Amino acid sequence: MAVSRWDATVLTLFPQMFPGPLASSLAGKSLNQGIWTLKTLDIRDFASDKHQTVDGTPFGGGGGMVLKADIVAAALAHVAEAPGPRIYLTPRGRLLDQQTVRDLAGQPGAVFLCGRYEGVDQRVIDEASMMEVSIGDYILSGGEPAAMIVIDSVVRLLPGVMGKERGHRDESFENGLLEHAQYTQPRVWHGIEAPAVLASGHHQKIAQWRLAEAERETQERRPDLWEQYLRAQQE
Ligand code: 6GU
Repeated sequence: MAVSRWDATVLTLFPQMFPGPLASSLAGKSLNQGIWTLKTLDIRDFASDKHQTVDGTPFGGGGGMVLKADIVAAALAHVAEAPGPRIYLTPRGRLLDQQTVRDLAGQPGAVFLCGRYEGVDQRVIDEASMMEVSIGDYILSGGEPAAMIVIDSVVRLLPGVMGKERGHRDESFENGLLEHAQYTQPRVWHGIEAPAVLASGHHQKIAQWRLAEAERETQERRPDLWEQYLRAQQE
């Protein structure tokens, strides 16, 4: 069977930021193995005037600059053959969650548009029916780190990137709970014992302890996730 590949295409004013952290660890190793590919395009290359203008002042005022629709449209047209959804990284977007990450990992790739300044002219976003994605309720100076985060979260789900073990462990988080705490040697550190059940070798008891801990900690730390979890259990 042909092994499918995941192709990331990034449109950015700062192509030198890539691969950045994606060159290390799991992402870097799998990139070198050809499990996924990364292509970056400099949005500035699609400027047509002699000053290479890519932005303009916002209609209505307010300061900052807005990426021009025709520049972004030209960049998107250039990568028309690149596979997958077109994603605009913006704090106005839908919050990234693990379900979205799984959906993206099931596609042949994705094209990421990184905004800078005050954003991108909305008309090109709407005309291209781009998915708008945010990584959290805070403001970054640009979409590049957000694109890296989305790519990292997708890449670790691609076949062959992680061992089976880790994949299975994730399934416990896939049910919407935070993961239980982890411990390693020594059994007693600074006078504090690791939970005895974990060293018992009793797999069923360990699994029970881990689920109970995951539930307790989710309830305590993330009441929002806990509510969702309870609702999902009722279905
Ligand atoms: Cl995707 N972009 C920017 N600039 N800031 C953000 C973000 C994205 N997600 C959260 N904050």
